Amino acid sequence: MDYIKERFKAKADELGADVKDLLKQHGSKKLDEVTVAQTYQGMRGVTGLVSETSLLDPNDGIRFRGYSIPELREKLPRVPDGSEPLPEGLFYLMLIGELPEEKDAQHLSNVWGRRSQVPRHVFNTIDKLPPDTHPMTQFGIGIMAMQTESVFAKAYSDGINKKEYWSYMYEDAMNLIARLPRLAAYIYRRKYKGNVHIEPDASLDWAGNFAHMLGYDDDSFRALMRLYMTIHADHEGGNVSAHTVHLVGSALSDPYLAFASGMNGLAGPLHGLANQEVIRWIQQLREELGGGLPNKAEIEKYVRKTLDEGKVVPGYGHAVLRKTDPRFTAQMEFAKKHLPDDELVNIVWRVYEVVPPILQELGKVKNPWPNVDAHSGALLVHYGLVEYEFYTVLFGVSRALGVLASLCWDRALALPIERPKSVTTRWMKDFVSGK
Ligand code: CMX
Repeated sequence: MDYIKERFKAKADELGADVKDLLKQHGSKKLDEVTVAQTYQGMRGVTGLVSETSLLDPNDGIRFRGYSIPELREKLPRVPDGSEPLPEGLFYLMLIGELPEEKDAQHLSNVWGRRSQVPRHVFNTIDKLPPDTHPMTQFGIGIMAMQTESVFAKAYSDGINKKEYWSYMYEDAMNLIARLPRLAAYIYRRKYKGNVHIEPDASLDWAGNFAHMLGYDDDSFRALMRLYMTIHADHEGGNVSAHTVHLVGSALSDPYLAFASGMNGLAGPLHGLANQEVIRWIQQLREELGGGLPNKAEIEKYVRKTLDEGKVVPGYGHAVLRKTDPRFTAQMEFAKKHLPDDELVNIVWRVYEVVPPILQELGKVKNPWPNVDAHSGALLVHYGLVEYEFYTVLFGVSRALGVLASLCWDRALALPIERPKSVTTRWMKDFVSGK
């Protein structure tokens, strides 16, 4: 057995015993109380899920196994002379719960490189779609077409002991992560680069090779891709994409089915699609003003117009966060180092000065600060990746790391099928009137 898989199994056995103990001793202890409002309003603030890979603090932002984004940028392995962390290292951290050594990240690069072959029929399926199909739709369909490769689905249909589920799920998760960059690059090159494809470069790391297959071989773009793939990977368990993968996986749908479902959630404009909306929104602002760097008064007018039209300001707000997203800050730091004079980036920074007080003024927006999506597009545009409809696919490739590590944990801990209780408004009215 691969040594990382062995380590994961040992950690899972250990935690599994802890959970058993916890449930035996404290299973009936109350964690929370649920209000009528929470039931109607997206279950905000209800603690009802366990996700081992990361934990979100409303003020400090995301921590992956206790490590913040600035700490990860410092402590995770990098390529020689590299400036940004290797996502392989983050995956190891989320899966095993300990910081990896360089050789662990290298090992994952090699394993994923070896497993990265995408079957021909997946490309053939994508080729059948109208070229203007949204890249996220193509991505979801590509993942579904790849489900033919699920070792879990095959083993389940052949008949396996439930104690072995985790092992097959793990194999599927590793294969899927390995194949996603190739699938995503295929979609990108088919739609935007005349269907001319670039072969993988086996000497490169997972994110570096992804950048290469997309057609961007600049060193600082590769660094951006490593950072991008790291910071978008996980945001605890309740966000739409992570929760969906967990929910669908709880029915023992294999990782291809579960992950494709999560990607359909990520494709929503209030979740991952916001990154494309941000660039579209800024481009419209520029068009209205005839180009150039808009001043603060011009931005303010545009923001107010957006709100008056009953639209949200994309890239701002969050269901849990209550401060500027550290993923926004990490990208801002990257931009200050690599592209401080880029005009679009400077617009993003100016928007950051203008939007929060306006949203605060509304009195209802719980978090007026920028989220991850407010910055990512401007960086990509700088390097020439201007096709903003593709941005959520990049988010999705990264998100696979967190949600699939989590899915491995779900099966290793033998979590049951998820099935919360729902009620009708009739039931609610009877309840509140004491009937
Ligand atoms: N612009 C305008 N209004 C906003 C707003 C924004 N950026 N953020 C929140 N609001 C509004 C909500 O629409 C809601 O209005 P109504 O009561 O009229 O329906 C009100 O403020 C209260 O919302 P909230 O409790 O602060 O926020 P929610 O938890 O309901 O929603 C989110 C969170 C992210 C969907 C919301 O802030 C939003 O729509 N933001 C813009 C889209 C975006 O950037 N999404 C990406 C999030 C990160 C990610 O998942 O990738």
